[in-house]
Amino acid sequence: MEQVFSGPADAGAEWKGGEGEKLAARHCLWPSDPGSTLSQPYQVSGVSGLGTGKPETLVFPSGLARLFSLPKANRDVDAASGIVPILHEDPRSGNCYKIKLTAALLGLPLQTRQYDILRGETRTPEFLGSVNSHGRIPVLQVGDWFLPESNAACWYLAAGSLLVPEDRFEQAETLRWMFFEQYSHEPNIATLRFWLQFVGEGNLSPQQASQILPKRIAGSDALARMDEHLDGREWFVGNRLTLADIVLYAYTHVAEAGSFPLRDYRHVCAWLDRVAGVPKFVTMG
Ligand SMILES: N[C@@H](CCC(=O)N[C@@H](CS)C(=O)NCC(=O)O)C(=O)O
Repeated sequence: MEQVFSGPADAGAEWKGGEGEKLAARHCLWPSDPGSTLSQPYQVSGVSGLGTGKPETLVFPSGLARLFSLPKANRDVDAASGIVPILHEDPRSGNCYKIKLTAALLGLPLQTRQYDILRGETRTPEFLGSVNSHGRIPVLQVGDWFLPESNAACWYLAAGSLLVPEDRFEQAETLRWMFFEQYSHEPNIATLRFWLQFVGEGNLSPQQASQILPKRIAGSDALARMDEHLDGREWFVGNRLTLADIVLYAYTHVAEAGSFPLRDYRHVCAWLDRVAGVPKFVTMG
């Protein structure tokens, strides 16, 4: 990296190149407390060869913008590294499907290792010791690095692609729907699907059985929120498919297996067809 600028700037400022573009592949180092409102020296560095322009400040209301382009980590998947990520998965899991769909849409190579969660294959000492001490799939393995949590894995694969909007607000909105998926959608819709389709209602513990009604109410509410948002919109964020659509598609399209009647949500149904119609789409399994 070549240092291209060093000088004072107010806390909360972000730098961009004089040609009107952000300093892609460059970052500002904040030498002391980022919460400070005092004027502080910045270092702006960039890869040599890129046009630097004259830095100018962009002030953000939060005053916390400072690091917007991370240097490439040496564990990154790229053609030069030759690393093909491995997805530790159970093909019946929507959380695993999200990652396979992301890779397929981006044309990224992906190997898989399969486990049967109903037989406890993610709870063995080997799995706990070498893949995920939390005992869960999916886990994305990149070389010697292991990344649990489906939405984190999707983000890892899609960062820098069109599936993650470049616009700052749209990027945050993408995260908003990804968090919604994990907090309001998946724990209700995916869990009921798992209990009813794979475990069987008669095999549930009394505690699980008592959760059916609250999960049905919360899952229906999540679908209603999605339907309301999609009224007049084609995609969850902006005007094209993003990771928000991919992660929400995974368990929504199989919600009927959890006894959620999708026909009650007509905007969701139209959106499901739209997602299934994008180039390079792959089905679950
Ligand atoms: N928040 C996690 C949820 C992971 C999760 O609950 N995985 C389930 C399958 S979808 C699992 O591994 N269950 C097996 C077990 O808990 O033993 C994610 O999005 O990846």
